[in-house]
Amino acid sequence: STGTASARPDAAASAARLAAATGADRHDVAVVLGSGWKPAAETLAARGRVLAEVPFTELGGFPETTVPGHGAAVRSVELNGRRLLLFLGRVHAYEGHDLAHVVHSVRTACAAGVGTVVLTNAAGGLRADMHVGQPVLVSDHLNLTGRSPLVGPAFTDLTDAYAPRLRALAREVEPTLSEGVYAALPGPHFETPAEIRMLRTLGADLVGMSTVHETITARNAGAEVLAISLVTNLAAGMTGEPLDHLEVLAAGEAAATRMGALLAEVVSRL
Ligand code: 6GU
Repeated sequence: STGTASARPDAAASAARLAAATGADRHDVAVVLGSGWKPAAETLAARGRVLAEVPFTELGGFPETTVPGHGAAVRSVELNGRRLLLFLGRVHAYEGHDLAHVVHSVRTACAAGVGTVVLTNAAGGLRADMHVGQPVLVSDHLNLTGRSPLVGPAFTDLTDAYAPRLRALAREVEPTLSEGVYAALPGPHFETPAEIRMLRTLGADLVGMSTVHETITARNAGAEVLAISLVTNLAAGMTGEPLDHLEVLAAGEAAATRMGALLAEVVSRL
């Protein structure tokens, strides 16, 4: 047993369909774009050569409810001699999907030969020195969703889950990048100010609703993980302003070109 859920979709089958649709029997690196990161795809693509774009619906194993044209596709991009799988969006657990569907993109990428998974997300900043539009390297996580994407005897080691080697490489590209611990909550609501104080006490620097299940899946599959949070807002109770999902997306939009360039530089050096 591989220790994953029995109802899981077939990643090998999706990888075979991906190979057929892209003409590449293997890929090297996967990049998953989170909320607010979608515009970074254009910058990233412009640095390389887009070979194909495949809707999730063509790969199988993704939720049927996934809306096409809303980031529900993966691009195969050649960048600096590397074959990149650029997932334009992700399936979120807060939409009510099984974790087996949430992590299907990462399992498909790993089945396609990917050894490095780059996960991006929008996060609330918990430290007063953080500002909107700041990218932060995820150094570790707190999985506070109460769930694992793995089922059965899959006692995957999560020491150095976010590869120190890859973080060092990202800091070579952007020496001012800071690091933080990412706390994942189920959402879809934002936290209360009391919950944010709790998270700070627990050692979190960032809060969001994604990434951790994909990290666990990638580590279980033997891939290295780099995760970058874009601080799209400070967390509840920090500014005196209410939180707004549209502001989260707007902050991503404003930072998109910079984030795309950062991703392109990092991927080029892998
Ligand atoms: Cl403040 N909380 C959560 N859970 N997710 C977020 C966020 C906050 N800001 C962006 N994403």
